[in-house]
Amino acid sequence: MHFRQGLAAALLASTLALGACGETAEAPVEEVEGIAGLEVSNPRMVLAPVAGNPAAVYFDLDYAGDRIVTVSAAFVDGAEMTMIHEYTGENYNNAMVEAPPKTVKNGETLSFEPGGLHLMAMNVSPDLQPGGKTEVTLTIATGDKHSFEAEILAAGDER
Ligand SMILES: [Cu+2]
Repeated sequence: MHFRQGLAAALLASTLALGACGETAEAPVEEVEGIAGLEVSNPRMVLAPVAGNPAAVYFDLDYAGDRIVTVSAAFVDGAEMTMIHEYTGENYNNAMVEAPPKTVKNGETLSFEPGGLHLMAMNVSPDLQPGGKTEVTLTIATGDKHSFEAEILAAGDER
């Protein structure tokens, strides 16, 4: 991916600037090649109306290959913690709960979308502002990671 070099440099700069933050020290800048066959489209992070509240991340995940890819964890750069959420209850709109690992097979699309499955980024850094970008990393069951950039949107923007 063409943005990776610039991003790596930006991440390195922000890691150096943050210095004391133990969480980011654990994630050094490494060249993650991503998972063959996985393709992310329309990635975006929607900030909460109130600063400090969780932000949601949406995207479509396509897979073409002969494995079964199980998404088991996620990380959003600039958030203290990221959970995979879905809605529960009769109309799937009652409450957000942590989602069990989700699988995607050859030819399938796993959609993270408003009102459904989504990433929830907790304690988002004030450095993440609408118009900016951040890096999202998915971890699959094998431990392999897949990273991509998401555009940052304001709460009122079209999702
Ligand atoms: Cu949520």
